[in-house]
Amino acid sequence: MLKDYDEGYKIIIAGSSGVGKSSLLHRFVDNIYSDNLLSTIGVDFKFKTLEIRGKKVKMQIWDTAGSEAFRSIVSAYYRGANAVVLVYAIDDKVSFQEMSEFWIEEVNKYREPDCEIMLLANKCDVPNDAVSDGQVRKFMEKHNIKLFREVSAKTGNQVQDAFKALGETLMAKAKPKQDQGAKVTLSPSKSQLSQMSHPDNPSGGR
Ligand SMILES: Nc1nc2c(ncn2[C@@H]2O[C@H](COP(=O)(O)OP(=O)(O)O)[C@@H](O)[C@H]2O)c(=O)[nH]1
Ligand SMILES: [Mg+2]
Repeated sequence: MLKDYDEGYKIIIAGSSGVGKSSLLHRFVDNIYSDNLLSTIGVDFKFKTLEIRGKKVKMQIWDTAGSEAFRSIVSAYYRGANAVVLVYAIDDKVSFQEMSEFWIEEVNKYREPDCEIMLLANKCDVPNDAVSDGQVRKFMEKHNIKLFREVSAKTGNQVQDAFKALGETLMAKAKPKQDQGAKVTLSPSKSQLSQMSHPDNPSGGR
């Protein structure tokens, strides 16, 4: 069967229970929101295809349960993921604390070396802002996280934009790999290399 997309990415959503991970997934994929979503048991995933720079980008997004009971299963799902979306709720200090102390450690332990991380502050429709900009900035700098959005699954604010930005980042990342591939085929052969100058032998063996 022909592939119905140009790029495919596996994305994991992680964060404490109740921050709105499932709501974000539903908002992004189906553009719906409900105040009473059934809480996620174990792991669930959905597909969404976005058009980015003329390419069909298919995202397979895994929604994990944040509750303690499922934490040990979740670790296996980081394998092979291109990106992890870390979520906390802006009105919930504890969710930020757990994200910056527990979830990031878990992600760093299990993720692939080139796995991208995006940080989302959900529930930005709620006026109560319990986490300061400084705290967020410090956390991002510490873990070299470049992608951050304040979003609301409830209103839909910035949700599409956030995932599109992530898709763009992942696409941009894939590029240098192709360039590297090209370099390999163009690189000098072993015998050519042996003829090149070396610090110990500046004349290049001639
Ligand atoms: N005000 C507000 N509530 C939200 C938002 N997203 C989720 N919620 C509510 O937060 C609760 C937990 O959401 P859920 O998606 O189940 O969180 P999960 O446990 O991280 O999957 C539910 O009552 C949601 O209706 C949001 O953007 N704004
Ligand atoms: Mg859930």
